[in-house]
Amino acid sequence: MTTKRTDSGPSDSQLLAMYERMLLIRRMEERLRDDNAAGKLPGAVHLYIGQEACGVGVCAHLDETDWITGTHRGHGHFLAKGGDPKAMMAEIWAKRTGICKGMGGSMHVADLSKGILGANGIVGGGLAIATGAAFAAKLDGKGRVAVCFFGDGASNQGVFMEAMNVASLWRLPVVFMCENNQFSEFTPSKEVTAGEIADRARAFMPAAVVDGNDVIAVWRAAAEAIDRARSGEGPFFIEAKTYRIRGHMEAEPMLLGGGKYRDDGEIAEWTKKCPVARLKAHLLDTKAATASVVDAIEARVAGIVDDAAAYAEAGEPADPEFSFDLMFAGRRA
Ligand SMILES: Cc1ncc(C[n+]2csc(CCOP(=O)(O)OP(=O)(O)O)c2C)c(N)n1
Repeated sequence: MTTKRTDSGPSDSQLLAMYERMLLIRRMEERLRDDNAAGKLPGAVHLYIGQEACGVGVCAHLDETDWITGTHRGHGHFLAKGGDPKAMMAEIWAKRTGICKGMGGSMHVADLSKGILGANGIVGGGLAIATGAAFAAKLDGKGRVAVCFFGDGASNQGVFMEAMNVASLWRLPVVFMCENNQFSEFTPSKEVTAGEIADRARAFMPAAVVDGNDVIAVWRAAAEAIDRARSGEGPFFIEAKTYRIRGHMEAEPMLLGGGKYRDDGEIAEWTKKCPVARLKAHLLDTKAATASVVDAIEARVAGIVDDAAAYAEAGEPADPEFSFDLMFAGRRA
């Protein structure tokens, strides 16, 4: 789904491809939400619902040979970069058929063959990994770029400054993509984050602040950022203002025991700004797509999700003993 930079914005076919990818992320996560509620999933899941435009608007500019790092909320990044829905679903179900043989789970979906360096349970962990990947990309001189997705909470980690300093000093081809969804776990960002996050980055590199629920705005900012990085001009920073619609994790109501840290009205307001519905309305309003084209995408995505869920459910459970083989080379040789 790689796109090339154009001043005129994404073409109709690029918009349709992005719509399909965003819808896939949404429907996959709705299935995970339901499977989690039914007690079918073995571990925690942090859903990306409401943030789909961020991952898709950026990854639309990347090839398989480019690198990304995701977060603990990483299903959307994995799928946006072209990760296999079946293998991702099986991983979250902790099956041998999973992309990491069921050893990683939701917070560690990765596929090096697609340039997906992984989701990450360490908040801010991807910052140094993506910067290192960008250093490698600079050394091999093939025009690859690395994109680091991270949250507003991660911008308060020390590694945030370290990564931006090195990236700027060495003019590394890395794009820092901050998805400011306004919360770190159960704490509103404004209670723990001083000033504007993009202003921190401006000490090191150019930065843009965009509406993270508008995939076209994200796509445009990412076009400039990635073009710049690819052509050797160094790093770029994007802060996408968005909102996490679901809880921090699906077990949130149980953890909070009825406690609340945000208003239902606020969630309802942001639900109205749904990035997927917004792109669908744009496609229909501008006649970039007819209702039947949009319906066909919906049906195709539903089929992919059903297949992924069936594949995950049918797989053999992962063998915990196998983790020792992965840790100690030759243990079973
Ligand atoms: C180094 C580290 N510190 C703390 C945690 C616990 N933790 C998990 S998610 C999270 C909040 C992260 O917020 P943000 O980076 O904004 O991402 P979001 O959950 O909003 O997507 C925290 C503190 C962790 N996983 N890793």
